[in-house]
Amino acid sequence: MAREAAPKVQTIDPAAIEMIKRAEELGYSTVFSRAAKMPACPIGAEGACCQICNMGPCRLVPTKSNPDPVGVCGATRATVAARNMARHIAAGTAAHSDHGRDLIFTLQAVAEGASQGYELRDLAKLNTVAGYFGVKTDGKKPEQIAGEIAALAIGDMARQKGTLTYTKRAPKKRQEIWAQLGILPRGVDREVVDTLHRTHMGDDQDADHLMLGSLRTALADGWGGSMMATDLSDILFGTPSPLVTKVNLGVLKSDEVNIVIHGHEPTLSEMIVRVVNEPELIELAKSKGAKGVALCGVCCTANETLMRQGVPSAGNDLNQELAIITGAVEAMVVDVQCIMQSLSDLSTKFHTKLITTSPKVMISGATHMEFDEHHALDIARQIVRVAIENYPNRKQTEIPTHLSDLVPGFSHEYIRYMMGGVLRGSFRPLNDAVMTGRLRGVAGVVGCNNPRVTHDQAHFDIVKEFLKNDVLVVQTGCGALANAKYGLLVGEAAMEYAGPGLREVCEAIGIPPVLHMGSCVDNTRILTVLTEMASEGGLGDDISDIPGVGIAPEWMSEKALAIGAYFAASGVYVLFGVNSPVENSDEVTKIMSEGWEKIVGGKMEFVPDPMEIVRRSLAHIDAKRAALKLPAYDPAKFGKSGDWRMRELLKQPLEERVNALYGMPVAAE
Ligand code: NFS
Repeated sequence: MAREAAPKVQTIDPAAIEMIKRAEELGYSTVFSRAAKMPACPIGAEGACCQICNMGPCRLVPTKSNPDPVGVCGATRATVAARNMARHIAAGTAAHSDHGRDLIFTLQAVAEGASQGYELRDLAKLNTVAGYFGVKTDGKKPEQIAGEIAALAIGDMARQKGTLTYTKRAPKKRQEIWAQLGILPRGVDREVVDTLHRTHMGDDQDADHLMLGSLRTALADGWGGSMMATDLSDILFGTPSPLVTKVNLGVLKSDEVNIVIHGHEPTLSEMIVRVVNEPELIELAKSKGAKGVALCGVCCTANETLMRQGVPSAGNDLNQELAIITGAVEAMVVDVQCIMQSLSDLSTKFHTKLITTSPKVMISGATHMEFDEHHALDIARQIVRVAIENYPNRKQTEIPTHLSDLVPGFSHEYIRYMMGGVLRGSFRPLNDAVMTGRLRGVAGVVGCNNPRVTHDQAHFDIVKEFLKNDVLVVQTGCGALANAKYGLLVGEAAMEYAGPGLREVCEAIGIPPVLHMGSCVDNTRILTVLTEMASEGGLGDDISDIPGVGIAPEWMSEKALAIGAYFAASGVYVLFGVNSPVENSDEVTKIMSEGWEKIVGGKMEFVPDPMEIVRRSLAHIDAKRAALKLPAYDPAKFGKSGDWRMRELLKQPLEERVNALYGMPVAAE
């Protein structure tokens, strides 16, 4: 099915609308205008193009006279679609896991006393992770424990035989399924190499077998590289807990030096957070006419620093160019992943310095200031200085005023804590809420934006529907930033959008109806939550029993496909929006849905219509409830707890509200 080059409505983000208009007036292209000019290649979009050898590239497009074409080598549409998908998943796994590897090296440098600026900030998490790796902690210094963890984590990256350590964190039943299917991942690197080898010309040519191998590679991401990235980031920078911060382009300051951090790894951005308010740098900024230095982020670097330090976010993936178009960004500092090459040319049209920092990522036209954990603080200071020196070059600016509050920071540790405190924290109340039907189920709505569909619209519409239907939503990545912009990630959203049962749960615990769980590597926190729910009792004994779904409504990156595949392999029904990259093969479409459901209990479907995604999700949640013999979902059963009164009260002035609640006037100031 050919798809539109771009939607009629580009975005629902009011700040983005203003900046797209500004770009048009100035005659500059954006991802939105380029998408409209560049229709997606209909052959590649469906997984019908094979480029793996020079006898092609072959286009396996069915015609009337040749309804089932094969490539020059005889490769079928199923083999080609499966090989392409397998390579996407391997690339996504490589990206996430290499991010994890960099954190292992940072942890190792800290253990050896060779890093600058880093410390072991969360010793409780250090001990927990030591437990996962079987590292004894008694009588050892934290640095020694960290060193042993780092060595074992490197071992897991490079493991040739045996099984990745973290797969043991999955429910027992799940591990048995993986063992029976022969898809327990070995080392992270080995699985990526395995996929690249078997998709080379003349290797694996059985779509079923290729897709089974993909599940193993994806598991190496979810229960390996990504999960380690999350854990080690928590040890080094702290395990997130809720805080209040802001999102959207309105976070940029008209009278301060603006530095936007962009990419994925928290290693450098955390150091910039540390130095940005040092007195000498503030003095320097003042000497250049600025009031101070303001830091914000886009994409997942934003999510990392937002979750832990409350650094505001200028928005999600499709906001990256728009931040520069404000004319108010002195430096955009990028590391790895999701960085558009257009930033380089765009930044020359303004005064913005685009600074690349990763040894893996250089962009023509950008300034390269290479990051090294051994001199992290020095490099961070140099970068901030470059931004400050650039402030006098700022010309006319136009900063949208739109910004919203959000409450991020819902690590799985915090979710456990919030339901019972330090001594009685558990997942019991969450399971009980699902079992009674107060919550119909749970949904993870994650992933990117894509200019082929209206920016943020599907994220917003799908989540609103879930909330209305008493489905508790967790979000990560650009999806979380999308709905943060529209006010769904604050407590008040429960009053506005939640169904009666979900509202009661939010009121009782004091949480927003949408929980921000972090960056995309932090999707592994969702795996941990699901495992905890499966082990708590009452909702079966495996992830596949839980009434829940995973959605990536506006996906675009290969990492998203890796995430989708590891959730499916873990037993989750996963729905992707936009379009299907395996549409050219009914066989592969079926393998990933019915086929995977039979063998791993989870599946992956591509459904362009957001409301159809909701319909299928709710049907799945209800079917899982029925399988568990839980009461059928009944929205009329809950919501009479009395807290609803608060809504009416909130409309009254503070004094009357306190009077109504406590029968006493507010004390005069
Ligand atoms: Ni995830 Fe994060 Fe955003 Fe998509 Fe890119 S920033 S790792 S890939 S675009 S959600």
